[in-house]
Amino acid sequence: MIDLYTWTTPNGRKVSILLEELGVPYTAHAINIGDGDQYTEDFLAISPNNKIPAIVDRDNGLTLMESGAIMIYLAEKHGAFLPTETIARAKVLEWLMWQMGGLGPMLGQAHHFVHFNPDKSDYARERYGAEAARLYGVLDSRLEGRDFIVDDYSIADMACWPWVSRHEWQDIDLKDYPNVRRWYQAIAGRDAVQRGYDVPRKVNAIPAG
Ligand SMILES: N[C@@H](CCC(=O)N[C@@H](CS)C(=O)NCC(=O)O)C(=O)O
Repeated sequence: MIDLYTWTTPNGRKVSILLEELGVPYTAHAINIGDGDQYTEDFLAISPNNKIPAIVDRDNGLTLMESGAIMIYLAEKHGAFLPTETIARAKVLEWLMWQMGGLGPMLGQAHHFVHFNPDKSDYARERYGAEAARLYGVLDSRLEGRDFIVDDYSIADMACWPWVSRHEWQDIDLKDYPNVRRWYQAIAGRDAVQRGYDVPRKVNAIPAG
């Protein structure tokens, strides 16, 4: 049994989508980052960087922060969505790291400087708007002729997808990225993704793309 500490954000949804895809039992605990729940002593004991998501695995007492580490752990524990064959595994980890080091952090900045305060800094809006467009271009090229980022549906897809679901905040029109759009809509149609998107609570319908 897994305890998942999460909120309605792309990094949180990555893990709830994976748990739903794995079909393993878990309990979701809402950490409202708008209200400051991430700074409570109890949460810091699990997630010392005061960010969601984090898990506790009640089977062995493990506490884990960082969505990429959590996804690798859960995929390995349950033997799914992360290949064991060396080359396929390396490619999934390559794109998972691309999400963790590039897509997530840069789109996160775009949410601030493109969506939340577009008029405060032209420099920041232009910088992160351009970087968001560049990253969508990279993903679109990767998905040319492919259903998923690496061979079969994997944690690389589940890590990238919730960030793409916020494309409206990034001022991105998915029609400009037809391979991303096809991939995005196919994954949005999965039952487990629809359930995982609404954890720890439903905020909105999944954007159509
Ligand atoms: N690298 C971390 C980033 C986690 C992260 O940035 N979480 C955000 C929500 S998406 C958060 O908890 N923010 C609260 C805060 O910064 O105080 C991961 O992938 O788990």
